[in-house]
Amino acid sequence: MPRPRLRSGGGLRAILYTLRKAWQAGGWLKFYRRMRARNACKTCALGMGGQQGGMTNEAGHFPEVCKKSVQAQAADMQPPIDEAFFRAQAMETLSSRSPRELEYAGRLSFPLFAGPDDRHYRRISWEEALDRVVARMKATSPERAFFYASGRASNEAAFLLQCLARAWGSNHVNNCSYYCHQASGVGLARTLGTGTGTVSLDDLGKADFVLLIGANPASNHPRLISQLVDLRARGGRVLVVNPLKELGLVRFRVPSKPLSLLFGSQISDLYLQPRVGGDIALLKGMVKHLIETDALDRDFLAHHTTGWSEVEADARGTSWEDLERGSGLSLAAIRRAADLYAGAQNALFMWAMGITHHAHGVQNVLALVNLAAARGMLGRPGAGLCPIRGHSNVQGVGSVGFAPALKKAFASALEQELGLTLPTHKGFTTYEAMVAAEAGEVDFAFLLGGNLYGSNPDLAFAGRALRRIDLTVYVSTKLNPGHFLGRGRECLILPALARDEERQATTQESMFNFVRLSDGGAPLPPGTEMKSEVEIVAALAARLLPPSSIPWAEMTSHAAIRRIIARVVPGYGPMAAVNRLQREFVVEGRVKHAPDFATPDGRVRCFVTPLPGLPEAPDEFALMTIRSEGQFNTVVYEEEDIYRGQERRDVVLVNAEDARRLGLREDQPLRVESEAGVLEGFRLRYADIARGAAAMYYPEANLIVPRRLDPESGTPAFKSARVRIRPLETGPVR
Ligand SMILES: Nc1nc2c(c(=O)[nH]1)N[C@H]1C(S)=C(S)[C@@H](COP(=O)(O)OP(=O)(O)OC[C@H]3O[C@@H](n4cnc5c(=O)[nH]c(N)nc54)[C@H](O)[C@@H]3O)O[C@H]1N2
Ligand SMILES: Nc1nc2c(c(=O)[nH]1)N[C@H]1C(S)=C(S)[C@@H](COP(=O)(O)OP(=O)(O)OC[C@H]3O[C@@H](n4cnc5c(=O)[nH]c(N)nc54)[C@H](O)[C@@H]3O)O[C@H]1N2
Ligand SMILES: [Mo]
Repeated sequence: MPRPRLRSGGGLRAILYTLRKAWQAGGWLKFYRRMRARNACKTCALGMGGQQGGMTNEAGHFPEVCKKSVQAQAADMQPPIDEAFFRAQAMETLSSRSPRELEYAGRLSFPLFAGPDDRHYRRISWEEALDRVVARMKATSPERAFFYASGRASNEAAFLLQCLARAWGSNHVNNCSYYCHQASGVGLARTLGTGTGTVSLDDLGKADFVLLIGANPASNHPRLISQLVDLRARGGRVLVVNPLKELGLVRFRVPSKPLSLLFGSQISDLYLQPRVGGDIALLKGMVKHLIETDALDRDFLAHHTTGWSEVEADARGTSWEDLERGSGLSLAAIRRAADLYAGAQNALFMWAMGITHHAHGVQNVLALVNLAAARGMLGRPGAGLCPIRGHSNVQGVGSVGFAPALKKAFASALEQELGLTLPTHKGFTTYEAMVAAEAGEVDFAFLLGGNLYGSNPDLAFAGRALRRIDLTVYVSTKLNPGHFLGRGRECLILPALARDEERQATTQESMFNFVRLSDGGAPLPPGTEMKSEVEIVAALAARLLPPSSIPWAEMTSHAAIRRIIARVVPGYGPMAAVNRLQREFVVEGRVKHAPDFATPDGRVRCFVTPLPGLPEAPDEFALMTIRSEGQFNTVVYEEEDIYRGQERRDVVLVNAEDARRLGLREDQPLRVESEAGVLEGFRLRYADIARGAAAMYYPEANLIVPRRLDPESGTPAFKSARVRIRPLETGPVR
């Protein structure tokens, strides 16, 4: 297969792709109807869809095409897998299938079970499945169980499941954000007293500067790119900070803009490529330059921050040489970036995994807050902080309490609602739950969507841990490797409706703190037995829990759940009437248009951020594990990555200079070794990437990503795994 070569992201290619996929999924009309259904998009958390349909944004713009939402939709529209498939294929065979093959096996449409000695999954009835879950839970202590949710579940389902867990007695409730934006949540809570972004989509429309750092929205949030094009058209500036030159962040053809589609749009005004993990040095350098050029907002700093004088003293006291070495950038480049920012009236700071997936993830966020505070870009319209969220409802899942700890007000309102006292033991984070499982301290795990196995660092560890659990219950739409390599001694797979197939309306929260309403959707093919996530959880609760003030059996009504959410979840008051009034809303208390922050003294807390250490050995690389446009997390839709010019995924991207230094040439088979393991046979590819950095695709690379975490947030360092790269022939690294 030839290597794809492109000059810009997006474009006609994206549109043609949409049409082709739609045709394969059962015809254009059927597909169009489903994409147009009033539904928050199921892929990223930008908050598309809602009132005006699946291809519009919060402001109602249509059409906003995004390839992966098309892929996800087409995959959900596949026919169901039949029983013969499971009779014919042993688990051993299926466990060696790629994520892509499993995704395209079809939809799961009836409950499946496998015991410790079974070689095949077999179909069972819903009755038997629910009985098995309840029997196991009754035989288990709630402290020896955990509940995990990915970020696609609706607010209704996530809320109900965390209620079930807590009413049963377990605080071990966690979600995929522990492997994603947790460092943002912790960093923002520490500085601003709130765990989410401070802006609404409106603010993005008013900004004249965006610092886009550690994120690749051209692939992962393509509709954000059209916002950046608009911003530049208004005369605004975009500063991109990314060790890898991402094609779509240089030029992009926005499908919904005819001129852009034809000629392409420039996306970045300045593109800096620091070393991996070099962001703190860059951000501190920018602050230092603002100090030296007297470009600080002294008034804001004096009245609305604490800790600034230490931050300023630290920046003054750090030498330019250390900042250059730490960032891998020249003094001139750092000054240019800071000057660009100094010229802005309204600056927005947007980031994703390039910032959080480090052992210093929280420190990265603190450094961003310092830079924003330096010019008073917090607590006013058109400016602020915006973590670019991952899953479509990951923010909502956390908001409605699918987390190990609840805020005080939330907890006491929930106690009142449930008529019982909540458990007080400390709840596991995602990684803590995995460690407990490995130690044999978990008997039961309930996994609402996602692929916890494939998302973990060190897959040998992840498999070991999950396989020690007595019963794992997966609520899934399609097969993934976790069902085989991450199954407990007994395993159940319960087939769920995708969110836009549910009969009742559901809600989701976008990264702009906007709660969106999704209509129920398409009728199910005959003979299929999928249930909505809410139906599954309500049925379990009714069997498991004694009668309480919540009538569990009636909790199949989404409206009833929303009424409870409105009473207990902070900021969610308008939830009760969201469907009746058809009024979507912004969560109260999140968007900050005035400088009254949710900290005890109302001020932004600024912290000194030390520079992280640098790599030691010459053949040691900082490995970042990244996504391509043709995948959604552990689900791979296609092997090629057109934006990065790769036709296959078993590659290691490094700078040509580094390759030459180590005597490596393009396409050479490699041995990549870390403290977690070895991967052999992946090919070397040159890329426009910072020196000392290497990039590989997630999830494949998780075989060798070590279990090194950010101590402050527990987020794994998926973007700075230390690896050694050698030609395959030379054998093991000594
Ligand atoms: N198509 C598609 N869309 C998705 C997803 C998907 O898998 N596929 N996943 C969804 C989810 S859950 C998430 S969390 C988001 C993820 O969205 P992103 O965070 O944008 O995705 P990643 O590919 O993990 O990495 C982001 C970028 O960080 C850069 N980077 C790596 N290390 C560093 C560093 O040290 N400093 C800086 N400044 N940059 C660095 C990488 O070069 C890469 O361009 O996307 C969501 N949307
Ligand atoms: N090395 C490395 N590891 C990483 C990352 C990285 O960048 N590098 N990124 C991390 C990040 S940011 C994240 S968010 C995690 C992702 O962690 P997860 O959210 O756990 O994983 P996904 O791959 O998104 O889950 C995919 C599965 O979800 C199920 N699914 C899809 N749609 C639905 C639905 O509507 N309902 C239900 N019930 N199930 C559904 C399907 O069975 C599918 O196989 O991975 C993390 N792991
Ligand atoms: Mo994520």
